[in-house]
Amino acid sequence: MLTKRHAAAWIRILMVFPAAVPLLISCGSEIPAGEPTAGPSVTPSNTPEAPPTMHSLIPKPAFVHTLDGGFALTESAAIYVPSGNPEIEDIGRYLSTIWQGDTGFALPVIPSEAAPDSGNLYFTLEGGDPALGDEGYTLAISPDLVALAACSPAGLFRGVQTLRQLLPAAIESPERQPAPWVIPAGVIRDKPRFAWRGAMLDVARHFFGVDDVKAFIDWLAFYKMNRFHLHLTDDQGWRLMIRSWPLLAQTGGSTAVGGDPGGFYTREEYAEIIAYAQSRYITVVPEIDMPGHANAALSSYPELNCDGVAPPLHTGIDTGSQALCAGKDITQTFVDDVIREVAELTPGPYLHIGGDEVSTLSPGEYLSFVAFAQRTAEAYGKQVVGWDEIGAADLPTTAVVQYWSGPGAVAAARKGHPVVLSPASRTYLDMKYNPSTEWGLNWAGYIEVRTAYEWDPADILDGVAEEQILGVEAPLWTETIRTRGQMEYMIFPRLAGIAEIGWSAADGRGWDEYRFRLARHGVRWAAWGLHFYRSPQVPWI
Ligand code: TNX
Repeated sequence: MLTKRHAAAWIRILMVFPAAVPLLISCGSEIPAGEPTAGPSVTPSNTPEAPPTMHSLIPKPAFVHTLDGGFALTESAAIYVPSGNPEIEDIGRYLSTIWQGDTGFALPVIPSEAAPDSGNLYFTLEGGDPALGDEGYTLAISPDLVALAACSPAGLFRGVQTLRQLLPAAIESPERQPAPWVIPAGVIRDKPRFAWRGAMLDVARHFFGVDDVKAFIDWLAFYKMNRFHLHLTDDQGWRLMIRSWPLLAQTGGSTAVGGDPGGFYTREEYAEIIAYAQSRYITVVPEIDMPGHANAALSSYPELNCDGVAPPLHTGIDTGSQALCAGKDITQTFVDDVIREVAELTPGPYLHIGGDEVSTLSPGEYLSFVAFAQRTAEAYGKQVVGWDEIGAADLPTTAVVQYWSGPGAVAAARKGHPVVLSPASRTYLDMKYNPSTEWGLNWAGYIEVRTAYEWDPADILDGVAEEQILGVEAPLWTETIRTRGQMEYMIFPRLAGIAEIGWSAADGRGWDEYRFRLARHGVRWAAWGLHFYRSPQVPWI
């Protein structure tokens, strides 16, 4: 256990004997319960020039102990990584590339057996007991050294995001900034509360190209999120090339809501998205929405319709189209082919089968369709995820149920399924902030920044205990979202709050102090050139 006294002693040792870092870091030790992490409010120094502190991080870390002074990043600094570990070298290069452009420093990544001399950064990996989990990390910053330790590369990557946030926001700016860059001294020990911290992008209603998707992934990474749910198909568009059914993408992907331009990802582009997410320790969860929300497929292949007649492409935003024809053999062939190809292209364990809002099948047809899709996914090595409605089906308990509204997730939790929480009235990034928001919908209400932040996963579903909650996810549906700027506006600031709900303990976080931390992040988003919502609830600086 790391107490405050411990932390101070540790830092003193680090200052004179940096090589001791690996000995001092034990992956097995518990984060002390109830340690105050709030510290002094960030209010008094909330100016653009004021440097960030360990108390302005989002998501809030589990344990923070601040010390006076800081580590000055200079021209001669290097990032030391264990030798013979290319994965950690990549993490070092990731940070070095981000910081190089802004500082003009070379920041070489140096594989080495030993801890570095003073003035450097040091990433180290200690195997062993994973009480901090795969994503936990310890960060110790003294005037001499920045030491980042974790039990796995994913933990180092999360810790790197903390480091990024500890340098002034100007570091993110495209223009080169003058030195010195000072990282405040102290110790952070951190790990996530929930295993699934995600966001969803609907590329079916409006198509977003690979560059937009990569930007989205980078935003998730910055806030330590680890699941990217890609809603690839819906009534208005099919966005992934399936080799055995090429018209899905060619015809079904040819348009979008309002008749806007369509598009689809080739297999290579999809692989590029997956690799990009992987390099940020984010698992892609592809969704093929079935058996409803399938008009794009039905218009591409007449044989998938019960009457053999293809409906026109759908460019409205209403739902309620026909579902796939449950009784036909060709439907099973279609489901098998599509799931097989998506599974082949997707290294992660999950495949999302949708399952929402089906009104044209009988309950029996619906339940047996879902069970068939699940068995098919399992046969191709994937664990299914589905919206609330699949909770009524008879599925193995490995199936993950994603709550949005309705009774299915509670029923599923009772049967032992893990639940991902996306309560529409809190997490839907397509809901307007207020009646004058230019884009978005409001069927689940208006979601101001405070509403999106001020809730706890354990309080959402009666009778669903924390142990059954796999995590949280914020979906961005895009019926009304057509451009990158609109996407940014709906995501920021709300994404940061959802990330904190997923990562940080409930104790010690609250709107009254969060809004000051959030205000600082506005400076960073401005430096990134983001078009974000300047909510009147946040004391922007
Ligand atoms: C409900 S949430 C839907 C989506 C819409 C969204 C709009 C869910 C599983 N289905 O098809 O895009 O509302 O907010």
